[in-house]
Order: sequence, then C-alpha cells, then structure tokens
Amino acid sequence: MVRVNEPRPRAAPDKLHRAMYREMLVSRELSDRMFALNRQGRAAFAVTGQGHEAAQVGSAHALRRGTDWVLPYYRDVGVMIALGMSPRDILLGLFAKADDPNSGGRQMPCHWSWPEARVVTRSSVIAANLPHAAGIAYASKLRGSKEVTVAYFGEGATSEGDFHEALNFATIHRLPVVFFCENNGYAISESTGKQMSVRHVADRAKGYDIIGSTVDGNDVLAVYQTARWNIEECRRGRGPKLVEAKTYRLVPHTSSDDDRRYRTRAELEEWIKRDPIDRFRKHLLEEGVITEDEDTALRAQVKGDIEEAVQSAEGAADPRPEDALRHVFAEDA
Ligand SMILES: Cc1ncc(C[n+]2csc(CCOP(=O)(O)OP(=O)(O)O)c2C)c(N)n1
Ligand SMILES: [Mg+2]
Repeated sequence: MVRVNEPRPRAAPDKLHRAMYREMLVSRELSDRMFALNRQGRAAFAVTGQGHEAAQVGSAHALRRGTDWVLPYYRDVGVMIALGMSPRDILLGLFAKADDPNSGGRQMPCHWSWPEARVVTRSSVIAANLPHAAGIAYASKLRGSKEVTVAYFGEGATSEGDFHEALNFATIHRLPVVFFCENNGYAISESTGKQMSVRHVADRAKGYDIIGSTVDGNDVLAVYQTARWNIEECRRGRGPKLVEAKTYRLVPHTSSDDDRRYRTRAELEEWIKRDPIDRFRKHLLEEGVITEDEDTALRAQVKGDIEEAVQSAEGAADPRPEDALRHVFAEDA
C-alpha cells in the first residue's frame, strides 16, 4: 500500500530513472490490456494513454505526492500509476466494480478520484477541471500553504472557454497552479490546425503574460525537468505556468473511435519510431542503468503483474443495486 502522505524521498538518479521506466511499462501494458479487454467484449469502454507515458510519468514525478493537488484527465493512466494507484484499482474502474476507488463503478473508466493522493474527481466535460484547479489554487494561496495544483488536459481543451477563464483568474490572482497540456495533435478527429491559430499551445501564455514552456513530451527526463522547474516556481509564489508537452497518441481516441478515418498510417508509423518507452529504454541501456537481461525480466514481470490484476479485478464484486443512489443524496450518519 502506498503511503501517499509521506513525502517521496528524492531518489538517486538511477533509482528514479528505473522507477520511471517501470511505471511507463506498467502504464503501457495496462493500457494495451484495457483496449484488448474491450475488444474481447469484457469491458464496455476504454480510454488510454499509449504514447503519452513520458509526459505523464515525467510530470507526475515532479510534483509532491500527497501535498500537491492533481487534476488529471481521462488519458492520464501514467500519472495515476506514477502517483501510486495500482493497476488492479484502475481495472476495478474499467470493469465498473463495487470497490473501484475512483467512483464505485459510477463514472466512466479512467475518470480519476483519489482523495488521499489529492487527486480531484472530474467529469467528462473537456476543460471543466481547469476552473476547479484555479479555485483550489486560490484556496491554497488564501491559506498561505505551499501546495501547488497541477491540472492536466489535451490541446483540444485549450479551445474551450473554461481554459481561458481559468488562466485569466489564475493570473490575476497569481495562483500556484501549473496548467499541463498533453498536446497530441488531435482532439478526436480534429487536428490542431483546425483548433487554434497559434503554432504552440504555449503561445497562448502570452495572452496572460505568464511563462509558457514547450517540451518534447516523448522525452521523460526533459518533461521531468521542465515540470519540476515550473512547479517549483509556482511554489515560490511566482504565479501560474503553462506547460505544453508535445506528444502523440499511438491508439485511437477511445475504444469507440476509428482513427483511420482522419490520420494516415504513415504519420502513425513516424511517431511509433519516437515511442517514448523505446527511447528511454535505449537511454538506460546506453547509460548502463539497466542491462538487456534486467529489461527482459522486468517486462515479463510487468506482463505477469497486469495479468494477475486483470484476473483479480474481473472477478471482484459488482456494485449492489440497492447502492445505486449512494453519494447522490445526503445520507443519515
Ligand atoms: C465540452 C466538451 N466538448 C466535447 C466533448 C467530447 N470530447 C471528448 S474528448 C474530446 C477531445 C479532447 O481532445 P484533447 O483535449 O486534445 O485531448 P486528447 O483526447 O487528445 O488527449 C472531445 C471533443 C466533451 N467531452 N466535452
Ligand atoms: Mg489532443
């Protein structure tokens, strides 16, 4: 069991890098399995983050787990794994089981909630988490705490009014909030060219007179450094920040999407060559942080762990019909 309220000790670089690599592998394997379970008719819906692992794991390691507030979006499997949510708990959500910690099986899969880790529940409505993030950061500032709020979203969310209202409010009050965008080039079928006139999401920061950073979202160490600098600047009271991690999703938008309708296989192939996990593995092997044998063993272990988690979560109890209205109306103590 992860004790999220204890500060994570600053690991030596090798140890940290190995942990990040493992979490990226877990996130990928789990995501692949969630998609497959949908295709097998065992799960109604899957939304996953293959290709985003570096952006998600790198940024999640930059925040203070259990102190900072986190508002992830549906694609953030890697953020939740890096924060310490178990694959089994994520799968309980996929199967809508009674013990799903996110919502007791009420929300769609990957609609996160984890109070102990300060992960704030959200709806499916794009960008609706961003005014919430500004509000939480406002509360932190009024209390004089050193907490930072990190809000995650895709580039499509930056075309929504909520994004701009959140940035406007956050900058007026110089709030400790990092707006972290995972720019994968598409909002379902709409490419960025159809969504915005600026070249980079980070360019939008100019409209609010704050710093906007663009980082290679497939380079986990670059993401970690960038996110860390921005989060710590916020903690020092230097106001909100906008970070854009450029990446690509290697799978359809969700299990209900057919991406062949709007993007070419050639484009996908180009991004597969930049797979963040392959890239990090190569780096770790070159640096001697892991050996080929260790890597093979680790990958086999991750596969086995996920298989075990699938068996355990799929066999767990369904919610009881009589509990359907729990958390809807006030209940007698
Ligand atoms: C306000 C609103 N409009 C439309 C939708 C339908 N919708 C769900 S995901 C999505 C695309 C979001 O794209 P982006 O923010 O780039 O994130 P990505 O899925 O690419 O990671 C849309 C349009 C929604 N959920 N909410
Ligand atoms: Mg997108």
